Amino acid sequence: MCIELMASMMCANYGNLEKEVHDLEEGGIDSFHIDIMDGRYVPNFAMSLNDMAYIASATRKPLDVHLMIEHPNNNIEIFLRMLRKGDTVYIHPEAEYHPSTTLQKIINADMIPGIAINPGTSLETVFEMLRIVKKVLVMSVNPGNAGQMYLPYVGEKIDRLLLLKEKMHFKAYWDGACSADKIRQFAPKGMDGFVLGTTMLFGKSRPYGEMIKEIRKYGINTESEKSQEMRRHG
Ligand code: S6P
Ligand code: MG
Repeated sequence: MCIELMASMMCANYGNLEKEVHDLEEGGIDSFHIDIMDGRYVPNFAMSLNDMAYIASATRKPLDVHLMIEHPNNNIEIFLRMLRKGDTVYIHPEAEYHPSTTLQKIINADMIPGIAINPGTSLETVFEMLRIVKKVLVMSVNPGNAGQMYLPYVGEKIDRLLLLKEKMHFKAYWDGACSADKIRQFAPKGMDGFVLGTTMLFGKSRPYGEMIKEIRKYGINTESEKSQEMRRHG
């Protein structure tokens, strides 16, 4: 089991975005998490189309685009035009009248379709979409801001979601207040990846490569996994 690590780019230093992207890539990050907020679906504005397009041009690593916008179907083509094949686009099903139509547009553009599940959203309400998507982003904080506290009531839902993964063929990713103990607790249960923000990665005075190497080890349990990981990332 090797966990995927995504950098939450709304937490990056915009004083030198080029260096941030370069250092994260050199440091071994797996993908760049792009939080797009419209000030309506969530009470905040986050990254812009220009930020997203710049990061897409500055790295060959995949982008992981988390749309926190109302009715993404109205504007999804703008995003799909700027992204590359193999990038992931998550929508929030509650923000859309017909989320499966929007997901189909993402699939037709050869991108990876995902849904994001809010802390207060039950699995039952998104169950049929689990058959369509390849990725599920589980929010462990309310969407809208970095630097929030983990909401403990999501733990039980995440356990139930992870039990559905194999049968319904999706991967599961953690978004919000990701810490070492959460990786240690949920990676062995099958969580495939984690979005890293202010809790573990940004605003620290250590090189990204050093932190990323250390964080990966939290997701490793057995000796054979440890040696596999050493071969891949040193
Ligand atoms: C929240 C957003 C997230 C955060 C990330 C921040 O609406 O979707 O991607 O940016 O979770 O991480 P942290 O460690 O500051 O909570
Ligand atoms: Mg996010």
